[in-house]
Amino acid sequence: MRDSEADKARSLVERARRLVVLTGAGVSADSGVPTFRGEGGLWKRHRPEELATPGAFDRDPRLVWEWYAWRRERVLACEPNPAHHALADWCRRRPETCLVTQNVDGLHARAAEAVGAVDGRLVELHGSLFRVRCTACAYRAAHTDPVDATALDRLPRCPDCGALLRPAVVWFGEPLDGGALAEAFASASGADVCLVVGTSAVVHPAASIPLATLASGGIVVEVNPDATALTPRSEVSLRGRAALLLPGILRRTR
Ligand code: BJW
Ligand code: ZN
Repeated sequence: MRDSEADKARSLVERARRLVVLTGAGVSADSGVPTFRGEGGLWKRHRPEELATPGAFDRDPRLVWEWYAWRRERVLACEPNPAHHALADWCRRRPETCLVTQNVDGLHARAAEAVGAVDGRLVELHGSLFRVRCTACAYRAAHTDPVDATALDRLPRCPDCGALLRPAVVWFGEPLDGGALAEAFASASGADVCLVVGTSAVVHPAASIPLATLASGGIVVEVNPDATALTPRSEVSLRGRAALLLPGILRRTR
């Protein structure tokens, strides 16, 4: 990557009046959390339609919980990396920034806690590995206890109605939380710069968030080791790892 491109990205972000950031699995790759697609992606071993759909959970809730229990354990063994820390520090200094993540790993929130930042402008579009909701009633809760997915009758149950609990994540074909989606799109439309980090930008509606910034006259700055469908529409597209590039782009200059 040429230095001038990195300098241009840094200057565009620094001078943004309003910044919206969209992150995907790539921002957590350097923490050791596998991405979904591409080399070493989660989907390589598990087809999404087998595990990340409401139909899959109806057919085999034990198998789906086993996958999520494994992912929880993996994420709990990981730490936020310099990209999460750089974003958390930026958001503490510029609290008007809206940080929208597709990730369910909670690493942005953990990085925000580490710098004492309020995470009110953190939008977790696809939910969280560490929350559950009832498959039958409105019960929702934080849930970090280990899940025993060795047998159907050991899976977590709703304390209110006894039905199965499920991970509070958004599966294919499910609607995203209306409030989270509205906040993400309002922020993107009101932003002059959308910084897009570590996402293949293929899953909608999240992939349309940078398009909302473009539609209202703003620009996109992308950070990704590979080109994506968004690359031709980006003012600057930096090829490289988020943990190496973001600390430089978001560094404190005032
Ligand atoms: C690095 C790096 C490093 C590597 N540094 N970078 C419009 C068009 C076509 C289809 C649709 C459409 N609108 C809706 C759809 C259908 C569907 C969809 O988008 N399908 C597409 C795949 C075609 N969308 C939905 O179903 C959504 N729901 C919906 O639209 O509902 C409508 C509705 C309304 C009313 C009633 C009912 C329904 C829901 C989508 C939910 C997505 N869920 C998942 C799973 C979440 C739970 C879990 O984690 O288990 O979310 S799928 C998975 O993909 C996960 C991710 O958040 C999401 C995005 O993936 P991401 O983050 O981009 O990861 P990767 O792996 O794809 O990319 C990683 C990138 O990082 C790569 O580019 C690397 O190069 C890069 N990288 N190392 C920086 N070190
Ligand atoms: Zn219930």
